Amino acid sequence: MPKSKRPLVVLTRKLPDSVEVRMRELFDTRLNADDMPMSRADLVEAIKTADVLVPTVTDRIDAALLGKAGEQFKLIANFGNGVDNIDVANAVERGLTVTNTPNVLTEDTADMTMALILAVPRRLVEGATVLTGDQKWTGWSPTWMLGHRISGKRLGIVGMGRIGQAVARRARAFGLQIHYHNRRRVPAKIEQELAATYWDSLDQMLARMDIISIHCPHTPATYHLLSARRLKLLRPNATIVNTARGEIIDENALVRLLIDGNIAGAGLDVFEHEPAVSPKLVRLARAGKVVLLPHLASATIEGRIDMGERVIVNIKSFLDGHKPPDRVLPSML
Ligand code: 8YV
Repeated sequence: MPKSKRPLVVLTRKLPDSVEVRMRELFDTRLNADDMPMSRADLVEAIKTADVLVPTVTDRIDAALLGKAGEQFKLIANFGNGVDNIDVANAVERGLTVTNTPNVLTEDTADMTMALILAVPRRLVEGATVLTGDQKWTGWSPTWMLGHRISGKRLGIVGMGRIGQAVARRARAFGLQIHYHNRRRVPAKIEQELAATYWDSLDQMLARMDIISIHCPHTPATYHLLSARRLKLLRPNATIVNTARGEIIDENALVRLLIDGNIAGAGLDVFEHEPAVSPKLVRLARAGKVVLLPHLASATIEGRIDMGERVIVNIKSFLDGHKPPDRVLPSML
């Protein structure tokens, strides 16, 4: 096929080199070499001309934008598992196909979740900062910088999908007791493997856990699932970890509880108004109450290459006239 006749694929951000090289071999690929997030005007221009758009969590693909798509535009191959950046229902109504990159970031995300589950009660960042900050370390003391034990504590997982289960497997090895709330109870075999206790009532689970970890997708139904009312149910010794999406927690309410000492701490990789991070959260982090990460849970080079390869498989199978393996339908959300 002459080069100009090949389908045009627009990448909204810079992807790992090997992924970009392969994409250029297969498609007429427009790269974003300087990796600056695309403006609204750039996105409009992209979907007016491209056959395929490869957006990420930083691109808002809403109904108004989709209304500007050209006739040739057919596929949104999201580079990411979560699709809350895309109005999937609207896209599907318009006859577009949407795909994502499930599975390949499960283990990395679960690792980082575990790191936060450990970092908050064991005061990992606070301790490390003692050696790199202005303060001078005066030596070991039996009562200084004491955290809290992980082993034997109750972990409440909100959303027991792939990532929730991968967290549960790790947490068991650290001696945590596994509890979970999910839209649907998971098969008995999985519950047995994970020694996991199912809570039909999220409220009741929240009120009894030492650590809460969020692993559900962000959808209209889970927006502020951890509302001000629900957050108040947490025990004062509880910590909360979020590597899913900021919007699932009412961040203002969480900040108030942390400032008032009504919960013990938080480990947050995602924020309600990303990339903005509440200055109050930053102050709490400086005071050692919370650990904040800039959306790093899946950030490994191996993971990003795997994600890129999933994107390529989805585009290629779609363009070859097959159903792409990672199609996202509104009914799945
Ligand atoms: C990705 C994520 O880095 O895949 C997801 O849902 O949250 C992240 O780990 C990001 O979404 C890429 O678009």
